[in-house]
Amino acid sequence: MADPSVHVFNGRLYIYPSHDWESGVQENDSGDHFNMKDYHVFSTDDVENGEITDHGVVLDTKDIPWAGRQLWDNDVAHKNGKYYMYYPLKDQNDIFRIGVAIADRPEGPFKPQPEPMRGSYSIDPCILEEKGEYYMYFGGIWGGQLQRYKNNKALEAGATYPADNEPAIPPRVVKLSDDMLQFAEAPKPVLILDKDGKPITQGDNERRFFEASWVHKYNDKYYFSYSTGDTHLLCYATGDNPYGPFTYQGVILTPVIGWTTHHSIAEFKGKWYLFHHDCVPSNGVTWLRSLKVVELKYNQDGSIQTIQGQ
Ligand code: FUB
Repeated sequence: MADPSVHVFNGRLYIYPSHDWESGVQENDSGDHFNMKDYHVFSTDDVENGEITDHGVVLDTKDIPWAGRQLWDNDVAHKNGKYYMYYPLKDQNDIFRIGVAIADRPEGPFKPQPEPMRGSYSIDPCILEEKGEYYMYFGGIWGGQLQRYKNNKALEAGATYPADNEPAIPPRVVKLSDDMLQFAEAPKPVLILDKDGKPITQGDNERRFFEASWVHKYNDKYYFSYSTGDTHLLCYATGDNPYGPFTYQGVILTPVIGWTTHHSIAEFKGKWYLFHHDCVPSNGVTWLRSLKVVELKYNQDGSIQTIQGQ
């Protein structure tokens, strides 16, 4: 299991991961080897010593009418007694879109909508609930296809990367509609700035956004955390508004064994935790990842103490 999104629903902690398996697809820079086809849900009432319940398969590509291949990182939100799972999946033209599936309970099963969300693209949706509104953050470069879009339109020229000294390709944020099934507005770029207020540049591989958005709130600040991809760091930036801008602060997790690094941050029973994955149990096989959890600690000034991945 990989890419854990974690939420506390009804006093219990639920983990929504991707489900890796040995599908035999050759490894490449587009991530074709992450060829997942279903999701399980896990839950526990004691992160450190408790049993983990596996709720079984809760969504399968065979039940999604528009499915092509590659069910990547999902996230789940709760509204008015229903649970909404947001998942990226390639359609039958090999384009990543974001779908929604609905359940009556946090552990599923989730029933997919017949079409992907209108205007959706790229990967790794994560949801922030804030003052009765729901915001989706999404995007990922390379295999996540974000470099193929500008102003929410597919680029006719295909993939376009900025020059190394230009602002990096930004993740996106969008408010969800009241029924949770569509975007309520056009997605906006999420600006990640350095401490001088200048955008992080495309050539700044140790700080620029790659994939794996997560947003949590601590002491009235919004923490936008993400993976730097080819430099294998989880880092974070903070802001005063769900739309950003966010100012880069530092590294949460140094590289783990494996290529990808992906996470979520949640508070449960008075402690904060970082959930992530590595490839230790598979001896470094990059497409067979396993979940990990570690306590996350803040300094007095709200900065996060860096955790060593190895
Ligand atoms: O699990 C497939 C992809 O790998 C995720 O969507 C990315 O964030 C990376 O972890």
